[in-house]
Amino acid sequence: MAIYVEEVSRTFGEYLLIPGLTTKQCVPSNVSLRTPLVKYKVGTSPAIELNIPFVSAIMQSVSGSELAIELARNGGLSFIFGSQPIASQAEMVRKVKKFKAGFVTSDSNLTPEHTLEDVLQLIEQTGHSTIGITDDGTPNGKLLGLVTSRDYRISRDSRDKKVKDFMTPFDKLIVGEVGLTLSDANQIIWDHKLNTLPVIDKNQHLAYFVFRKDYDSHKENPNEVSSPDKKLLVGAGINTRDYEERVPALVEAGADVLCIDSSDGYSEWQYETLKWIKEKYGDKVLVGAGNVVDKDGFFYLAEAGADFIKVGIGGGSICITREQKGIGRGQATALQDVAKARDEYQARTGIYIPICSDGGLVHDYHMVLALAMGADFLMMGRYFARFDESPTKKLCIKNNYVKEYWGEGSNRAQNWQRYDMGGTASLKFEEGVDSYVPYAGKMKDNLAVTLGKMRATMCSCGAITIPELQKNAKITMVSSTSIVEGGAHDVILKDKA
Ligand code: RVP
Repeated sequence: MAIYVEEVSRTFGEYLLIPGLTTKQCVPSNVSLRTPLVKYKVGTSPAIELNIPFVSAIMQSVSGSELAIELARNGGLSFIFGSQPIASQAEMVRKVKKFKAGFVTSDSNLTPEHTLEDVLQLIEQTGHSTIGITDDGTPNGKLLGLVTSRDYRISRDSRDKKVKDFMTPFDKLIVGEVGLTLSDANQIIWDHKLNTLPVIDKNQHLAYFVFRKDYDSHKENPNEVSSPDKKLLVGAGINTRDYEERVPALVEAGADVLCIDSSDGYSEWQYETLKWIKEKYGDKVLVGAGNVVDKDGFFYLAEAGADFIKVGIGGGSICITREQKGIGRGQATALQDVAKARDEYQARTGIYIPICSDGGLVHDYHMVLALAMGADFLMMGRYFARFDESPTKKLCIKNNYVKEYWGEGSNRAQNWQRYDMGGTASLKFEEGVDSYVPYAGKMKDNLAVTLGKMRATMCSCGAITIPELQKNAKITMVSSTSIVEGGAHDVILKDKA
């Protein structure tokens, strides 16, 4: 006879937090959101910790290098999507690892043979008025000069004037050499009253620009997460099919942590993948696994060597797995069950394996609830897809700005490896949709609001760290009528009047 789990499957919207004693030290500025990313022996420190408990979803429409850079600068981590060729995924990882605050790879470049017309067109395209002039017109070609708005007069100069006749040539430029620090670069900028300092390598090839306006950028990101060599942290998604080629390429590119990306991780495929990675690399390569929704799944992947375990099936905003396959579990119930397994495992082995709540977080308070229910960090897709830094198009639809957001199981992503049940290489039916999400602006501004709310909620719960919240939170279930009571009710809202 089938096993019946008596407990009803529940989700975050069915719970609230009851305030705990807010002591005088429970103020938002005292709250630390630091959290472990990978497993560790109790009493020691994990190899990677995050400063905010957020990771971005392993999705084409979410985690490209631009979002990864911004999230790491703000204290979290991205997993670059794996549903792309190995070489392009490794290149995205490399781009994050190469990022140096204040050192910008030039996105506007021409050759001396181009014309003023080309300069004007490029400025229109990129919005940037500083143009690197290189021998081949690429960002890292041999630097031959620089063009800024001080070098030409649109009203007087002919549009077909060659760049070589009005650029500031190399021998008149002040340049820095690769290896200089941001503060050295800023000193040169200051001493010579420059707006832009080109940084070149020993063969005179352009490496970066440092702009005067970036002077203080490194001070703006106190939460930044980096490896000991001061490079930003970045993760990458892998699958259970091509891992023997993909993992070495990602490791070589500098990925700090990997994650097997699957809608259903309780499988022998994941076991084999984990074993292969651990046998080949030991603890030098850190790898998460999932997704699971109960204790059995957790113990299985813990046994196989997972460094963290992801929880959640079917709760994602773009996910229709529950409708299509009838598998899944309410995210809150799944998380509570897996958190118990994590604690039992720790009591038995002395090893703490962080768990990640993946998908279905809608309101900011859901994030605190998920942490209170035992999650160590949270994976989000919809939340990040709305920002400038996500890789998708911003469109205006019916006077509202939106960004595109599609599931990995949609026809558009064709990430069949994520839904693979063996057999031929193809997506047999869709488990995700293609959608829009409201455009929300810069990640940094949104994080400030979300994290501010989370800190305030934690203070109400009497907790200034995530472990304190997990230990002391009081959580209650809510009836459907008390959910109504929680919103504005029995008044006429002014904007609806
Ligand atoms: P959300 O944050 O609610 O948008 O959910 C994102 C999560 O949804 C991802 O991290 C992943 O686990 C899941 N996902 C991604 N694609 C699909 C799908 O096409 N069904 N689901």
